[in-house]
Amino acid sequence: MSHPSTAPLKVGIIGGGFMARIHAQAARAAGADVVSVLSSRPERSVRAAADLGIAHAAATLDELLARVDVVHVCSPNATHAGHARAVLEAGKHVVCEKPLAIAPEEASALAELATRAGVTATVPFIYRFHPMARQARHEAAGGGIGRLLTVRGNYLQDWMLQEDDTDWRVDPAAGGPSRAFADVGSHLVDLLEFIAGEQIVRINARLGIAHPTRRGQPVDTEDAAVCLVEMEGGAIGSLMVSQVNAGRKNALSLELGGTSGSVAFDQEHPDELWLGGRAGSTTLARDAPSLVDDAARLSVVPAGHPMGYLDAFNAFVLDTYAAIAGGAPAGLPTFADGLRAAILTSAVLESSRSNSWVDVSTVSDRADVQHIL
Ligand code: SOE
Repeated sequence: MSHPSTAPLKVGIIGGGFMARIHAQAARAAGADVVSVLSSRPERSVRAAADLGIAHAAATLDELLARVDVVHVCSPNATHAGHARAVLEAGKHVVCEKPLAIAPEEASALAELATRAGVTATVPFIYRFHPMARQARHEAAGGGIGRLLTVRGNYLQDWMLQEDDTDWRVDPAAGGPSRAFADVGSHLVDLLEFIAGEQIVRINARLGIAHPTRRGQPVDTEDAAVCLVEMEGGAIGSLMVSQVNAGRKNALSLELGGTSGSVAFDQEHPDELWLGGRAGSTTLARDAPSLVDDAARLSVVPAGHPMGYLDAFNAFVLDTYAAIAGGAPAGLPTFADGLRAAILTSAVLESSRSNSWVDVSTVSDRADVQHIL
């Protein structure tokens, strides 16, 4: 069901925090009208409406759904699946923050529901939308580096370093059974598979907890995860995810090594791409005429005008709305990708519990079967 109307899309936001603000500004940048917001209690909806400049403060989800074409779900993790399901059952388009669902079975059911509903359903794996990430995909998935041999990836932050740092995600009832990996490891594995053009097939993970309690609350979910991975085509690699690395703020980086070259992308320096060669290496600066079409289309300001996080986020929402209008933009992360992240997160937890390698296919097969039962 597309929305080829020339009238601006009517958007509803569920949630009133940091991500709700990011989503609201991206929706407006894409030309939509953000008309309604729902938070956890009516008085919080009123406060979110005032904070975000939204006319209607919804007291119930039905009130919001009656007013909108598309809903952005920006509430705590454990509520994502329930909200996304209600939006899909109302026949509306949906953007659901990651993780799509706490369990792969739920994510699988939501991906199938979205397909059956015939609506656009996306997940903001927004780092795909840096132009040089698209150029990296051209170099790796496009064969420019030859057969993939090794992968290395990190996603390092430090906002949970201190014992008195805490967050709603520390409570598994709100955040789910995985914390750091579900929150940012999901971005890392999504970007790795997107740039590589192939999937992780086996994973061996260990989890770390920095502090047994935070402000007196027991901690049962990970602050850090390290993973060995095997890729579909035989490449091997290592991934590190941490929210307790002092001095690292949002250090998402990937390096892929192939038989004829390497490529490395660093999200904190998104306007360049390192291209490694045996006979010499170079750093490619973002400049649309030198980029592949899919990268050039995202390069919305000339070289020398740094692009960043909000540009990538805005490009993701613009492409989501293009899909709602009936288009087919390349590389749009849908609920199928949200399911993929849930499967990999579950594989990481399973591997850490069993202290062994896990075939990712066993987790995805189980998810498909169990959501049908
Ligand atoms: C916190 O870790 C966070 O805001 C994540 O939730 C986002 O997905 C990431 O893009 C930045 O860090």
